[in-house]
Amino acid sequence: MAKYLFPEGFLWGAATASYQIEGSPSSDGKGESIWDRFSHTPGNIFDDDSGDTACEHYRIYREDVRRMADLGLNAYRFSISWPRIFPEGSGKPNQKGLDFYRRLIEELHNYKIKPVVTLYHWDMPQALQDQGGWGNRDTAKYFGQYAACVFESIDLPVDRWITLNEPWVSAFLGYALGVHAPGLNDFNIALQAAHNLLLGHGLAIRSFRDIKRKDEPIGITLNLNPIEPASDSKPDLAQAVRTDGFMNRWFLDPIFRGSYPQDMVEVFSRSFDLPDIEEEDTAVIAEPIDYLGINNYTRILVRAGSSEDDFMGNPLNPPEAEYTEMGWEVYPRGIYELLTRVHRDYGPLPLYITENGAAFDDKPDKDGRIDDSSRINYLQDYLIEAWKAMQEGVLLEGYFVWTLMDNFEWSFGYSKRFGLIYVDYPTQKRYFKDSAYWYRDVISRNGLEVQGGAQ
Ligand code: IFM
Repeated sequence: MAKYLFPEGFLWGAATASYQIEGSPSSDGKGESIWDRFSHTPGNIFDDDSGDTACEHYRIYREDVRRMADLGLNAYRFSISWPRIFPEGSGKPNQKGLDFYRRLIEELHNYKIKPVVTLYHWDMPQALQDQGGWGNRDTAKYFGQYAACVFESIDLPVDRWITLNEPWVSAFLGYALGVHAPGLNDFNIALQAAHNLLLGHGLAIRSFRDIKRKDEPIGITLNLNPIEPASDSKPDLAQAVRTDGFMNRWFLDPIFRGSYPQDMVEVFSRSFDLPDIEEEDTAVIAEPIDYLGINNYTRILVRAGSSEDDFMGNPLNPPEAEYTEMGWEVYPRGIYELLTRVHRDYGPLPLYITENGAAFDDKPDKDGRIDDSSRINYLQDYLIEAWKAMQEGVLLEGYFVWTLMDNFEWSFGYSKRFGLIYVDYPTQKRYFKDSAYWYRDVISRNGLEVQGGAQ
């Protein structure tokens, strides 16, 4: 029996996001978000679904918190819906929106579950999008004001704060590829959006430091992937460096080094407008943070693209590999590579895996049991690799499964199930999958016990 024990105080959590679970899109004065608008536009979402109902968490959050307690979670990562707090994006905050999150945090405290709060998980007030959204520099300022309002108004202990979730996704899937809200297809605007997102992050950190919350750590969550060349050929190796520059370093470098990576500045400048950057911006973006949150699901294996300015390359799916329902390769070693790389190149600093998980085609059997052994294997193998990274000095302090319960998976609607808990959408009943029981055991042992091998 191999044992992989984690340190005392390790955070064992699950993560969610407001638009994906809450429903109640206009309750208590909530304003329209870009995801309300995007998903109500026919053709954007699988089956033309939307987050209007989702998991009805806004209404039945107490039941969900009780389930978290049944799972034994000691931490829960959720996001605040910006348009619940500022229905029009700025101006006077909506007290009822703030009250909801206060009640949720109180409920978590009742069960000794540590709240980990993300300020932005993609649901921007539509009113700000009407002025250009993240393409408009003012949005960064409004985000800073929203953050300050939350820091001041939610006067309850919060264990970790996260400014943004996956700004790469917000900028490039939202403004360049058009598959996420707001659905634009303009790489120039996407580059500006990426910069303004980072600026908003830095402004939020500044207001956090100015306000009070001195002993509550704050960081940002990036979606990072290990990028590997398909071969040792020079073009493939160079491609992997560029793809890494686009997907990882374009965010890591300004946050930790105070500048955009020069090789990518050159690549982008040959085909696009570089973002407008004002004098103080790089210092704001590089405001020191207390930890980094990492979302990782897979790796990216690339073959060289058509030119030396191709920053995507041609991603490959090795035929012998296993894939999840999202078509993402299961590649546990990737999380070891990623954690040790971030530690080496940008650390040492505390790290959290703020998302990791897998979508599979889960179905209850005739007795209602949901056998999701593929998910258990996935989570177990990723956790073992994370543990190995810790043996090499990586300061990993917590792990959050994506996700607590099946929910609205953006443009895929309800067709992908990532949850530990199965949601029967027509009845809104929840059922623990086998992975939920498995995770409960992991948490209660503070680690894994795996047949075979020895540790
Ligand atoms: O559902 C998303 C989440 O909102 C952000 N990270 C990736 C998850 C799975 O696609």
